[in-house]
Amino acid sequence: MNLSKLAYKLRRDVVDMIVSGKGGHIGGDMSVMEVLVALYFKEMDVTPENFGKGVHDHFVMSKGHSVEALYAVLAEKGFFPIKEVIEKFSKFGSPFIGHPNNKLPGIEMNSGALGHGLPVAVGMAIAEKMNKTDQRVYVVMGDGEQAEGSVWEGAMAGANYHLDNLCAVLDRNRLQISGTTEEVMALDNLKDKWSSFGWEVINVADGNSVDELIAAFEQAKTVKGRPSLVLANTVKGKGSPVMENKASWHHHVPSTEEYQQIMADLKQHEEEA
Ligand SMILES: Cc1ncc(C[n+]2csc(CCOP(=O)(O)OP(=O)(O)O)c2C)c(N)n1
Ligand SMILES: [Mg+2]
Repeated sequence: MNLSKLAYKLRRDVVDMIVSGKGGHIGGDMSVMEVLVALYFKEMDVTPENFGKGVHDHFVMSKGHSVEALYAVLAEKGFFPIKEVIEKFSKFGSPFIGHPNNKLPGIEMNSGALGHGLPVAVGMAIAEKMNKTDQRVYVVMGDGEQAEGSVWEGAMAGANYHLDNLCAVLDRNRLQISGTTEEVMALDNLKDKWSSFGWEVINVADGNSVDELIAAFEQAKTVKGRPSLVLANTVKGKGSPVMENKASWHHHVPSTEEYQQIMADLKQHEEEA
């Protein structure tokens, strides 16, 4: 399977979800898509068959507002039908609500309140160490999310407990809800910050490249004695100039004209990938 093509196909599912549900965090869905595709279709051992049986790798979507991207990937993995997600997303009484919830198959942790995913992932990784398994724990955070103090408590704990079965991904799209991260809460230099907390930092120059991400995740598996942070330099709104690098597209429903342009751009990317 061509995973780069798949990422663009799944982006179109996300846009359909958001139009159907009349709301959604489109910018961060687009930036994180290759990260999720690389994890679910190459790196992680988790399937509808083994989920919940205590034998699979773990995934925590700490930037829970990007749930639409997660739904698209889980649907492609066979956890639930994409048609049902698009039809019911964000509607009254729907199981497919606007943030991850663990009543759905494939989702282990409720998230949405930023800053909680890494601490929980640290706990999961400690548990797997105690059980002497080789299961790994992955957690995806946003860059705006780095303003949460609990992220840094989790960072300290991960290094303290030598969690080399833990790999965090930082979706470095340089925007958060109301502007650039450097305006709202300056973050640089993130590499130095995470290194000084005792983590192996693996920089991915193009965090929307499936190949570069897979290489980073493979490298993370070889690190011993400390957790890894994959610093994925991505583009918020990736896939169409209509939405790329625009803070106003953090949460946005495309108009009919925007929808047509975005879908055409995504289709073209898919064909060229
Ligand atoms: C504790 C908490 N505070 C505030 C929010 C509101 N909020 C939702 S998304 C967001 C911005 C997140 O930015 P970032 O982590 O950079 O996400 P991305 O750019 O990947 O969408 C904020 C502040 C929240 N969900 N949780
Ligand atoms: Mg961001």
